[in-house]
Amino acid sequence: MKKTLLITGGAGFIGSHVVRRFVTRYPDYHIINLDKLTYAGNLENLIDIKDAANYTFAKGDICDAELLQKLFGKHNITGVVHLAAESHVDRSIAHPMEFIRTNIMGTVTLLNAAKSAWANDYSDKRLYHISTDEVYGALGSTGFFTEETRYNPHSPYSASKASSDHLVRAYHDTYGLPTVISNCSNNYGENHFPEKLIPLAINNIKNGKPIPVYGKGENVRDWLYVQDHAAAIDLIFHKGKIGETYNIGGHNEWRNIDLILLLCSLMDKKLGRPQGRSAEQITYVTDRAGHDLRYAIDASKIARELGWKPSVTFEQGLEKTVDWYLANDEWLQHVVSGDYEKYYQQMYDGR
Ligand code: NAD
Ligand code: TDX
Repeated sequence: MKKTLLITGGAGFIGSHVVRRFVTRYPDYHIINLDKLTYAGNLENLIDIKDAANYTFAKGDICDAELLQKLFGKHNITGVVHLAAESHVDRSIAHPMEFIRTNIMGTVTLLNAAKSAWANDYSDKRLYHISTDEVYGALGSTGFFTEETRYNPHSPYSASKASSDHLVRAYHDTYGLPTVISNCSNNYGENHFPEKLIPLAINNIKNGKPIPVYGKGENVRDWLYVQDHAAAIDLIFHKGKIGETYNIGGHNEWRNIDLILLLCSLMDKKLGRPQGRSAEQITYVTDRAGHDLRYAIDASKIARELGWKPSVTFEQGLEKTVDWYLANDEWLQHVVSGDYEKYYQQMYDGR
């Protein structure tokens, strides 16, 4: 094997697509997936590649400095793709401390491990930190986030991600650590945990349960198909310039209510229901605290410099996603068993 890469958070939603892409496209890379397997980590996401010759799973916490030192000591890791994080805004509002621990302390622990393992010999090394557009705060009805937009996070989640971005840049500027960062808009697609809007709505539509829409449903998100994000990550990992930041997004803005109506209509078609039936399940609920009005990414830098663009339209990606959820009911049943019901009650009962 030519190279050993450490991917953190590879059992999660986006991480599993990134791991699969790297394991299958780069047979001469040894991919180590380090994941703590929190409620969001699921090895079923990677069942098809679990026995691949160039893949190793390591269960562990990015806050565990000793474990990281051992991993770097045992393997000649030359690249890191860092996705491990607590990722759900609502959970960060209810329980911020785990976000501070994993997203901030975990990231700096990883930076320290790479810095000390690479011992100032940074030739052919790279640590790539995956971040979010939420660090930029919220937009009004016009404008886009560029790589120069001032950070202005509002939720404990986005503040913790902003902090981790600052630490990554600080390690680059202070110690010369070869880092690169990308900030992506909302992802959707296969294996998305049903606490996030699209998979939660698919699950509830299917089961005849209320579809909870926060506030008036007027908040806008810019949605990108997860495999297009994984392709952008591949490109930035290989071709992105050290020290740079790249925004990733699909120029695909939807008001939440319009997205839900589109999804309801698609689900009616797929489930053989009369058009309009699923939309009857829409229920407006108490708004999220500090709810950002609008996110929209200017992705012209990655398009111009690296030639990336999304491969599917939203309608195509959403249909693929719905088809996957309907064909993978067993996956869904496994993830909604256990603690999910308790989470759902705490978050939505009486809302
Ligand atoms: P996810 O919640 O689905 O997965 C996170 C993974 O990290 C899980 O497998 C979990 O077990 C693991 N993990 C959590 N804490 C850990 C720890 N302390 N040590 C090791 N592993 C740990 O998240 P996701 O949606 O796949 O997001 C992945 C990354 O992409 C995150 O950094 C997130 O901020 C970023 N991001 C997500 C989106 C999105 O729309 N989902 C958009 C932009 C950026
Ligand atoms: O039940 C719901 N009802 C609802 O109206 C849920 C879960 C969400 N919403 C709204 C809130 C948002 O305006 O839908 C929108 C999308 O919500 P989420 O799916 O929770 O995503 P968001 O808060 O936008 O954050 C996501 O995108 C950026 C990811 O969860 C982050 O990890 C990523 O960084």
